[in-house]
Amino acid sequence: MAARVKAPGTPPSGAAAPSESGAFLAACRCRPAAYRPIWIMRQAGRYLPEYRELRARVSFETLIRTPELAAEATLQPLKRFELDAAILFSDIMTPLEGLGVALSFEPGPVVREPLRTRAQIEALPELVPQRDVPFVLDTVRLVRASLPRGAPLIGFAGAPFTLLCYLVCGRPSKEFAAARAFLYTHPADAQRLLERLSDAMAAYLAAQAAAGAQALMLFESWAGLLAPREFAQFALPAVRRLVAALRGLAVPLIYYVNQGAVLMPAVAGLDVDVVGVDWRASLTRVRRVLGPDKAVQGNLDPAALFAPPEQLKRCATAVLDEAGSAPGHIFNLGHGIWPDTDPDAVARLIDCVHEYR
Ligand code: 1CP
Repeated sequence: MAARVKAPGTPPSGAAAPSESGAFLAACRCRPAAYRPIWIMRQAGRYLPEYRELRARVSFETLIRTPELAAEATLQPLKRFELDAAILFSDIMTPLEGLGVALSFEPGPVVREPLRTRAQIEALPELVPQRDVPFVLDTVRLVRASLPRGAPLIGFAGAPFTLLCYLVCGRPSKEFAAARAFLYTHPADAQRLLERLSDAMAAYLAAQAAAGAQALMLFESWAGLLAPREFAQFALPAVRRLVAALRGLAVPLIYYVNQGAVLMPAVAGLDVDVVGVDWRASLTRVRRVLGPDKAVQGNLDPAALFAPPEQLKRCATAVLDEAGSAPGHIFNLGHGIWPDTDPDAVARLIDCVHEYR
């Protein structure tokens, strides 16, 4: 397996020098970048042999709660590949432990006592990140101190509705039936829970930025389960509240909306810098709906990494072409990379994106 150690932010041979803040942050702001930046959702994780080695020694929970190890996992993909950004190694459920929610990972998150009543929702304490999840903030500081030159660090949180899905259902699910039924049977309680999550995640993300995160991303992984009406009624106001609380920070905000092609007209009104989309959406159409002031992130099908090299290149080029030549495209997969992906395919994809003109 080829070792590919080169400082991210270093332009591929023949390319112009990257802008001051690097290709990723420039693209977040819809400013011209020297080349198309790329990072990969779930870029740290089980497809990497070095991650599996780390996990053979410690549990996922220990990994996340030990800043030296979480920093190592964050940096692993950056050491192997010419990625243009790092993403904090943690989980969307981690800060909920700070709210007193008992969790295990099997490997997806399992909530010991799912939230179903107003009393449980009101009993959630306020999240004080420095007190409740100091290990996350220590990880951010450690990573920032040792990132290869030019690569910024993305901090993240789950978007309120996506967190509600796990909190109400208690475990991963295809349909999140109990969570969606909760919206219809207890709309006021659902709204209250979304508000509480919005405020907790605003505090959590602000603390990550204060510790050194240079961009903040919200994962709305289960947005596609909602009809546009329920998305506008429940998920969107909670994100709007969160974004309003963070807008004073000097870091770009990214909102990833999985299976959200039909939700784009509603998302266009959100004051975020970047919208991430899955592979079912046409980037040309998404950009038309979002307008020239929002950047887009995505959206190669994670399955395309299993194609032969020439076909993978064609698929990646199609995504790049679809995004168009206007500034403000960050290449990514449309959802997380699969654990059985060959790391060499990732290296080929990154080269292909960087060489694209
Ligand atoms: O066995 C293991 O090592 C644990 C597997 C694992 C990993 C590596 C989980 C459990 N979480 C993570 C890390 C993680 N999760 C990261 C950092 C890694 C990186 O991106 O480099 C991030 C950003 C997340 C975010 C996350 N967790 C999301 C949003 C992104 C997405 O994929 O939609 C979601 C939905 C989760 C929940 C979760 N945690 C873990 C799993 C396996 C899942 C998915 C469960 C499901 O399918 O519902």
